[in-house]
Amino acid sequence: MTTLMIFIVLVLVGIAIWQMTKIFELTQLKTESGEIANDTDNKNNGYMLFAFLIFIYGITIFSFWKYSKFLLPEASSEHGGEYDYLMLVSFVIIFIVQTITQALLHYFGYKYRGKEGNKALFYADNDRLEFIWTIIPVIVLAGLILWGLYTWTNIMDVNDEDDPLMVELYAQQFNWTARYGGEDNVLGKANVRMIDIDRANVMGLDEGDSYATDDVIVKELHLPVGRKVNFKMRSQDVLHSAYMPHFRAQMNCVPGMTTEFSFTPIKTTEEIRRDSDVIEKVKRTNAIRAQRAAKGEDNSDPWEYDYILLCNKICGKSHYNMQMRIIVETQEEYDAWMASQKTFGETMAGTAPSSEEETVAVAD
Ligand SMILES: [Cu+2]
Repeated sequence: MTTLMIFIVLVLVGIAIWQMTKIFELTQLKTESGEIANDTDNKNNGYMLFAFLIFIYGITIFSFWKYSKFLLPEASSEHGGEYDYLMLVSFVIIFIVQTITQALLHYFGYKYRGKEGNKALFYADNDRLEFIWTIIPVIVLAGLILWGLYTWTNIMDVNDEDDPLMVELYAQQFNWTARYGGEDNVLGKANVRMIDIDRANVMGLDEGDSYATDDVIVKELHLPVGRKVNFKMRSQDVLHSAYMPHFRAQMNCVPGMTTEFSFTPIKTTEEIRRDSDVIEKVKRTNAIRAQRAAKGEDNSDPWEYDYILLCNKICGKSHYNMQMRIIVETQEEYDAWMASQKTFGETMAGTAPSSEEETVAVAD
């Protein structure tokens, strides 16, 4: 790194000296200076504009061809389709406008290149032209913004209609914990001040709150397909962001407050694994992993596709590894899994009260 910095500094110093000598040359007031562009120079520069145009079109086509496979598969949440469609329309408009304007920009740059003896025409303004190139973007942008606001309001409308499943996502450096409302589907009170590591009360649940007793705390998020989920996000330490890319969902987790997001998963993990794009992706990844295995390197076990919850705020040095698996399954599978989990009350009953309380009890 230091070598690179020294190299960059040397190059910049070199450029500065070169520019200074050029300024010095210009001050010598030579009548025949090689620095003034002639017709051939202007023409060559004009051709270079076309070469650059071909380059940017070429790199666009190349990127589509080479990198499209890295895009996410079709959305696995109810609102995801609408969100993706809005983004697609925005991209198509930007793509068309950019393709046309770049061509015009470079063509006019060539057409009106400098010519010996030519004098530029002074053209003050043209109201009609100004109107056209103002009103078109205004209409298009206003349309996109209104549609975006409408979509945003729909997605962000977190309410308790349709009996949503209540899930809390708890962020801390550097892992996620999820909590379900349990039998009553109500999340018990919690506060970071009530965290008791010795007794495994890692999320600071209020032991005196009856709603908290049946809460279920897990390290793997299971969701029944087709049921709306209301997420409540909390953070223990710094800003995190709960990001579930397959469901087109993201919400900041802010210390000291609860944030919300809601979505309905529409495809089970089994279903997404049968998606043709996903099958291709798994094949490619496992081919790389097989090569690694042959060389005896790490990370070489065959990989299975999974939904995932990631942290999307750079929250510290292990931020990149802050993730939790999400499994979307049928209601029956979900019920069976949930039945095998311990409630908060059961976990706490298994732990001895802290020594302080014990001493007090003995003294009494
Ligand atoms: Cu984080």
